[in-house]
Amino acid sequence: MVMHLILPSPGQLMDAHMRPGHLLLDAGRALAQTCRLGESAFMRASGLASEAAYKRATGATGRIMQHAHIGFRDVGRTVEGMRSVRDTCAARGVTVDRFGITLDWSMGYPLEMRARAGRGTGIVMNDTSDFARIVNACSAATHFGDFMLGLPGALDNTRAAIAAGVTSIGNLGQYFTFRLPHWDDDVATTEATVTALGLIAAQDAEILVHSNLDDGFAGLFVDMGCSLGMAIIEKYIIEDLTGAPLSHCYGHHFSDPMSRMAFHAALRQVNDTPGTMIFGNTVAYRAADAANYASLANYLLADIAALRRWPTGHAINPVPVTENSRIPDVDEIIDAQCFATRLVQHAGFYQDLFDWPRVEAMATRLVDAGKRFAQDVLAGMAAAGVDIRDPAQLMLAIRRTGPRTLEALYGPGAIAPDTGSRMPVVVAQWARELDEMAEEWLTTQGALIARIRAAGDTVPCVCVGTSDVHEHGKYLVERALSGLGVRIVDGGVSVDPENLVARAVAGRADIIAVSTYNGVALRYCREVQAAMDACGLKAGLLMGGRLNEIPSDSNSGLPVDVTGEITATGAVACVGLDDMTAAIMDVLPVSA
Ligand code: B12
Repeated sequence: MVMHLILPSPGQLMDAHMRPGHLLLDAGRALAQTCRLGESAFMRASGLASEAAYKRATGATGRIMQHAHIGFRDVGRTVEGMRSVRDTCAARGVTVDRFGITLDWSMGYPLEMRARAGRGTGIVMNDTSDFARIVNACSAATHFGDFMLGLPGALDNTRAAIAAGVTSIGNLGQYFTFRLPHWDDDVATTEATVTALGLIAAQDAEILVHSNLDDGFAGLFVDMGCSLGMAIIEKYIIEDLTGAPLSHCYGHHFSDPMSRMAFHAALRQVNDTPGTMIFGNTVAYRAADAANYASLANYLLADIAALRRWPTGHAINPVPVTENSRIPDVDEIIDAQCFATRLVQHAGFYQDLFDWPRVEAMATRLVDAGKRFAQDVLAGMAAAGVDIRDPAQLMLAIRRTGPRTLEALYGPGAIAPDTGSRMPVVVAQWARELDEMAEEWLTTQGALIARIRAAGDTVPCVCVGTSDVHEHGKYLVERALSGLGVRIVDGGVSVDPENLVARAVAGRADIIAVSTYNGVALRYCREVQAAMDACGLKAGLLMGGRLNEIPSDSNSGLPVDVTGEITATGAVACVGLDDMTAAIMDVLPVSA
């Protein structure tokens, strides 16, 4: 019943200790006097001052640009990988226009805290010269998206990237959703981000502020109208209030070709700054490599056709088919790039077969819904006393409100009389698919459901939390548990182990269920067990998601499976929902 959600009080939305946005922007502009945009290999090769200029020029020729994501833990290995991808592809007639560098989440902390931070699966840069090594690895444009803007280390990272000559910096979407372990100072995060935006806006060349919508609230709204509305809100904050150009990316959660193309058409109507890339529909990657090639073709064909009809400067992003099991290696990146170029050659013949008026009709619905959502959010914030001309204050208030409350209060859909929930104007695919998955699983759980019903007042209680930003596993597990009829305690998202355990204790949970994806599964499992021991909590522990970790003595920087080690600790390593069944049976009273 989402309608029970209310806007946080003005005291919760705002923070008297935060410096006003105009002072933060001034501080960023002042830094720009000494921190000027460096020259990259891309600039030397293209003769252009920025990637935005390159995107406009290349887009005008009709060529579809290609993006590759890369980022091994080691800088040297990443540099070699970039060269190898660019050169091997070029020899095969494939142009990789840009590389997105996957920084490690520890890079999100301010410089002085990084050495002590836990590490995930991405690249760790030790000093500013590391940025320069990456930027000069080859003549493709380099894009630094994740763990730059939107996190407490925003200013340190943005300075280093600008000095190295990077002209596409993100990821604003992360500002709204990401939480680094043991970091709760959202005021410092906002101040660092807005100051970095001032630094970007004050450069002579156009530096794109990148936002991956799916990383932010847009990936969590059930209504795609709200996702488009979030793009409009971000555009207002970045372009109108800070003066920097905002470039959008979307794609992870857009599974069906119709809504993918319609979102593209709609986005183009609300943002004319060149887009960074259209991200792969990676949530569709579930199976073996061969099957994932079908998913790759499915989303790329839609993206290529949409870009041909509405050139926006976005590059396509052929995600390697191994991506759902681990971080892809160089050969796998090359294969995906070659696949994409070949598909571009085939795709031209499909162009006339699409029903464009239907796509345009959905785009119109999205734009109408998005504009209403954006207007209502801004009006709601203003009515709550938020200064919507102050980028810092507005960003913080939106972040603190959260996607569920924003959608419930300001969503463009009508309210269903029977449930009190909003009916989405265009329902998000990820939610529909996970609902169906949970329903299907429940049809196999008759015996367990019968025993839970027989338990009466002593139904088991499960506390569900995530170690990181990935929330869909939690959503699915909760849908499944609620269908079973067990009691659920919200353990939180990106929650520190001791806080998860504290919530489990407060909710008197019999089981803690963790969904983890960031390559820290074993470490997180042990930390939860230590926190349970510390407070004497005797409860089952289920670990699901991506159960891997990079060994400290790894040469490859690739994560390895830690299922066996997790099982050895006494926790249940879960491949799927079936693995919950026995654990829930175990905590049911014998008579049930
Ligand atoms: C969607 C997604 C995102 C979204 C998350 C949106 C959101 N708010 O939830 C966004 C775009 C934000 C994102 C961000 C990142 N992601 Co991501 N993401 C994915 C993706 C595509 C799908 C994961 C997912 O939600 N699946 C849906 C679930 C329901 O399905 P499932 O995973 O198959 O789960 C099954 C079981 O595991 C089980 N399950 C899951 N949890 C649990 C728990 C219990 C208790 C039980 C019983 C069962 C269970 O349920 C399912 C049914 O069987 C995967 C790749 C992939 N295709 O899997 C990468 C992936 C998980 N991401 C990855 C990474 C690295 C990141 C980033 C760090 C990287 C980056 N720079 O982009 C950031 C995260 C930053 C951070 N601080 O955490 C890596 C993890 C690498 C690794 N560990 O080897 C993956 C594998 C992609 C890759 N190969 O690089 N991501």
